[in-house]
Amino acid sequence: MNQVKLVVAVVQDRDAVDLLQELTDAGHGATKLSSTGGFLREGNTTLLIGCEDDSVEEILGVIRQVCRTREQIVTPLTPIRGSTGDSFVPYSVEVTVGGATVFVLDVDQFFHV
Ligand code: 2BA
Repeated sequence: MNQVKLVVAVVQDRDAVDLLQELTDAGHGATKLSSTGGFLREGNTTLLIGCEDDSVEEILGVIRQVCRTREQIVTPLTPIRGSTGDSFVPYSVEVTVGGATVFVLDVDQFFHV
């Protein structure tokens, strides 16, 4: 019997619409959640995709094909301790975001009521 899997994919908002379209066109069910990245504190999208074991590679292929990496400038604040107390100095760093952060989980039960 096939093992049921849950693919959890954190993707950039700009890729989410195309990814959902490709997945549903290929016959895969998906749920889109609005999420926020812990580091950038910006919106991203998390997709939940329940599937049979033998569909996982196809789904990962669609994710690889649609989700792009992008460079993004972020400006974290560094605390500097001085005699009059702490101050915060902004500095810019470039990070590469995406294509996608993906988890593949085993599922005990999968049913609709
Ligand atoms: P964020 O946490 O907002 O991270 C956005 C991007 O910032 C990351 O892209 C990475 O390039 C950079 N970044 C993250 N933490 C960093 C750090 N401590 N120092 C320097 N740069 C850092 P991605 O790796 O493509 O991650 C995109 C999004 O995927 C993340 O957004 C987060 O929402 C999710 N994610 C990444 N790793 C995760 C994990 N282990 N568990 C759960 N979600 C994760």
